[in-house]
Amino acid sequence: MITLYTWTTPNGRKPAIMLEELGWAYEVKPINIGKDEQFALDFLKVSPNNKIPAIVDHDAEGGPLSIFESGAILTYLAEKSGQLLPASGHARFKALEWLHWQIGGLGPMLGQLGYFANRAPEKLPLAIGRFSEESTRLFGVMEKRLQGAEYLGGDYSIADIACYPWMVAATTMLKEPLAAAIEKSPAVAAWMDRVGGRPAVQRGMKVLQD
Ligand SMILES: N[C@@H](CCC(=O)N[C@@H](CS)C(=O)NCC(=O)O)C(=O)O
Repeated sequence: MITLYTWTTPNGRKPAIMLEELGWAYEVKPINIGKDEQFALDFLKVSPNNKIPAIVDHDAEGGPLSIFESGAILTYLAEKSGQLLPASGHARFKALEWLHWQIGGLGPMLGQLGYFANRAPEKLPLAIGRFSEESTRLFGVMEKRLQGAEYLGGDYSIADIACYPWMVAATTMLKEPLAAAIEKSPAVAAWMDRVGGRPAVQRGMKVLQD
């Protein structure tokens, strides 16, 4: 059994989608980050960086294992299941490079844009401009990749699972500052339809919303 500590945010959706893809039994423990539940001492024992998502695999080899950071969680689940990440060779590193591209680039840039464009108490044009520009550049990188490949790593993988919830946020909550990027990205739109059409992805996106 796996316990998933999560909330209704793009990072929180990734392991839910993965667990739905695998069809594994898991329980969801909501951590409401709007109410600062990420700072509760019990949660910090699992996720010392006070961020969701995190998991505990109660049946891990060697005893219960807690993991924080969505990229580490996806990689762990892929390796344990032998699914959605090639075990070796070029294909493994194609998937891993796009996974890390999401963790180190797309997520942080869209996250900062979301803060400055939608939630900050003051509108700061310099910050909105900087993060819109960088997010637009990342859209372009993804568009180019998807013009030559159906999925980011080649085949559907944890790289797509990591990027999809962020691209949903980009094309809904951030559609105003990113309007030009979205319009210039038909291959990204087609990829979103392909990934978003998967029943497991649809179920994972609804965790804690039903
Ligand atoms: N690099 C982390 C980012 C996780 C993250 O930023 N989580 C946010 C929600 S999407 C969070 O828990 N924020 C609460 C806080 O910063 O206090 C990952 O990929 O897991």
